[in-house]
Amino acid sequence: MIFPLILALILPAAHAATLPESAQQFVADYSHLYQGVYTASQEASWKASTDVTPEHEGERTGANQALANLTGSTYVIAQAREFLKHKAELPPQTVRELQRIWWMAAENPQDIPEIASRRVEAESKQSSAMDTFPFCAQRAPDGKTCSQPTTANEIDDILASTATDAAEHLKYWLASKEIGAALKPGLVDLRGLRNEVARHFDYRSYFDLQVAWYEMSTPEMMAMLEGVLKDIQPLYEQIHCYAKYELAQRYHQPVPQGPIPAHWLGNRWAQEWPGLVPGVDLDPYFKGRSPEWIVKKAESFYTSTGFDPLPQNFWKNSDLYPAAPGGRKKNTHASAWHVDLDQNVRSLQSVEPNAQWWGTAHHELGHIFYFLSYARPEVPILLRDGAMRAFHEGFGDMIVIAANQAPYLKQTGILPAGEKIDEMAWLLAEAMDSIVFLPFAAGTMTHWERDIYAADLPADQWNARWWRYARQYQGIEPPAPRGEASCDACSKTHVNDNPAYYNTYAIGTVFKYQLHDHICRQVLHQDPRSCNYYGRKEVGDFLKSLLSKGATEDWRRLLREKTGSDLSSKPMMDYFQPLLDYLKQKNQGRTCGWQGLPG
Ligand code: X8Z
Ligand code: ZN
Repeated sequence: MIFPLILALILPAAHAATLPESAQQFVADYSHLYQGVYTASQEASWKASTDVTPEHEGERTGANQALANLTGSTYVIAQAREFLKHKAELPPQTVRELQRIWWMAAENPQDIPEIASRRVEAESKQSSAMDTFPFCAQRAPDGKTCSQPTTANEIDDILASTATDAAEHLKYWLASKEIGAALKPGLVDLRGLRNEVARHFDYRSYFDLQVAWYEMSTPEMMAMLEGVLKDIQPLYEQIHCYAKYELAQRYHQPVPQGPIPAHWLGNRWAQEWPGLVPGVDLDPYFKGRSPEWIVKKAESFYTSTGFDPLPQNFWKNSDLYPAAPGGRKKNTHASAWHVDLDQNVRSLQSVEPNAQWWGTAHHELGHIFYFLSYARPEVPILLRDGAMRAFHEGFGDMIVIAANQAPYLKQTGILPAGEKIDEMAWLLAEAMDSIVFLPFAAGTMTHWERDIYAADLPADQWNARWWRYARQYQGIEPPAPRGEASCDACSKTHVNDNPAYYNTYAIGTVFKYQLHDHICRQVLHQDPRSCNYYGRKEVGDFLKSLLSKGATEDWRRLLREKTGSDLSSKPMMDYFQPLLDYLKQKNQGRTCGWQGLPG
């Protein structure tokens, strides 16, 4: 309770001031305190994620509690509420800052301190449980002892391989799901606590509170995502049909009439379907390269367009490679950290030399270069953020599109210069990533999270609902019925430690094709399907003009200003149009059977 006191001491001087002056003073004082306490919480969280121990978990809980005491203090709530009643009299930027103060207060309201504290503690505990879960590929006959421990990277490698042994895929798919059952009780508890804090602030649910960051309502968000799903539906159905024939052949099985068995696909959640396009496999080109090389190459993509090299502190503090077996435990999901909201940046990854980590390394550095672009004196601390969350996710992902196109891969020596490219096969492989991702992100994940938060879906229906959506949106089904003791959604990192956020990746996917289209056509005058940003300073200049604004402007306005259009899936659909024509041809005479049902 020390922070409200500090603020109260600072503020009386402002009483004589005008309303805008008082509001700005409040925001400035808050920001100053926030930056320090936020930094301490990031440092503690970093330690707890890179060396998972009970002590570090305790320190994270303590540091996050201190942050909660500030952001949700009754003083902050009262001041922000009061100032926000007078929006029209305040400068727009101050309103944006106050709005953020309000949303952050809603996460940790200290006028219900017991709930808020229980939540902080439960969040930290859930993260540690996730980060220390011992994946196991095989159990001894007692059903308990693990006779073949495995890792997240190993599971991903085996699922993504094109080996023809479906039983081996099934074994690793099942191994990947055990964590979900273990995490379910913690998530049930957290669902309640997250909803309680949000509802205390009159949001309908925790999901609605997260959607508020887009300045949208939940029905508006869902309608937007349904629109995207509808746009891709004809293409997705063709991709689905193509995939099930390929996979049936690979595993020597009959072609499924309806949904595809989930363990046939090359990803734990079938969020991407790698390895399905013969002749397009970048993995062999990364064999023999070091993980360090992957990250350095990713940095050089950005610097070639004029971004400054990453600061020394990034290289010194980041934790980029898998932890040695038997030693410390670390979080295995990639992330990027803006530790002090200024120049202190770092990334947590487990990079291995393969195509998946090639993409992820570019994605994470996208976050870092975005952080550094808006960490400048003109951008206030509270607006050092993406113009909206999906810009942050979409920016690095757009660089992944560019870093996976043949002209760059040849220029940089990853693909032999003389390599002949089957353009349609490459387009199909890209769709197996980006298009296939949308029914998962906008469909299964977002609808399931909406249901558990906004509709209070009873916990004994969670798994059934997950698979209902997986069937409906992705056209996949579990290898055998899954009961409610399992929680396959709970096996997904974000469901635990980044809740109600996943819609961001779906919007980011639409955004990345829109921005890529603009860069290729308007800045470089190249075909978006074969376009090379490398070394082009005009691309860096354009990107910096967007990124450096942080969240100081309305995202819709900024998008229109930079690309000439509102958020639209048209550039994405145009990009893949030749593929749709090709697949219709290819699938002619096949029984496609399953048809997606958006909404
Ligand atoms: O979580 C991530 C990034 C970190 S922001 C690695 N992604 C989503 C996922 O892995 O599920 C990137 C694409 C989707
Ligand atoms: Zn990301």
